[in-house]
Amino acid sequence: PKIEQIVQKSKERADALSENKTHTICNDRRDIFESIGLACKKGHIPIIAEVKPASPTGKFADVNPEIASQIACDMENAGAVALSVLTEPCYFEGSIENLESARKNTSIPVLRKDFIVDKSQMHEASSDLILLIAGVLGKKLPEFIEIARRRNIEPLVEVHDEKELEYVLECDTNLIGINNRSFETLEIDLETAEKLIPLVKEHDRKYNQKHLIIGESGVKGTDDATRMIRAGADALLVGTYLMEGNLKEKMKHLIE
Ligand code: IGP
Repeated sequence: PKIEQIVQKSKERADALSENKTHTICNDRRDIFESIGLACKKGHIPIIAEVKPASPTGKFADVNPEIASQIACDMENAGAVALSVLTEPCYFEGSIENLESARKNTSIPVLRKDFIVDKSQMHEASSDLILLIAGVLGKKLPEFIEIARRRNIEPLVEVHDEKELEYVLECDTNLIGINNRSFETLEIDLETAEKLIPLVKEHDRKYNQKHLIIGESGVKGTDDATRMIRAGADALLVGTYLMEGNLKEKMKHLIE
């Protein structure tokens, strides 16, 4: 599928949402900055582990809320600093129920992974972090960051190229995700992060800021992880590799 199709499906889901849902602001947010800091202190590579049942390139596991919480617990016990849970149902077989169940049964921060396009979707679930994709939201991004902040949810803003990054550096975000997977070809290229991370560092030096950088996608082992950390990533988001089996051993090797 093209990203446009995935986004179109997301719009249809948003249209089907009932608008009169009320939501309270959650006070027990889990702090990813603290969590990453703790891992660094131990000399570990901070890994955000992703509960990803499927992707447009393959199917990894049948995941219902019960299984989601099992996988999430395994990930937490194996040392993940945070969890990412897919809630996109059509192409990734995710669900809000998986997210809620994973969060309920763990105590690390949980990122909602979806293709958010509509404001109503910002109120659908309670997570500690939410993914906002710069290439999907475009000029609407600042407004969505603001909504997340008001709900006490930390936005993770995802970029794929230099143009998106330049725009995002002017927005109010502490977390920048650099996705090594191209939206057009779905191909992985770890050079994406290697090319973009220095631009963030340069910006931060110049303006005396400190963004945390998450290296996203395509990490398939220790060599890739080391490469991303060398490039300057503060944490790594890993899905496919962990979902393909031997979760515990893989986590152990990635972290150390
Ligand atoms: C994980 P991988 O290659 O380890 O499975 O990638 C994560 O980065 C990827 O699932 C992802 C994603 C997204 C999924 C990154 N950005 C946006 C859906 C929507």
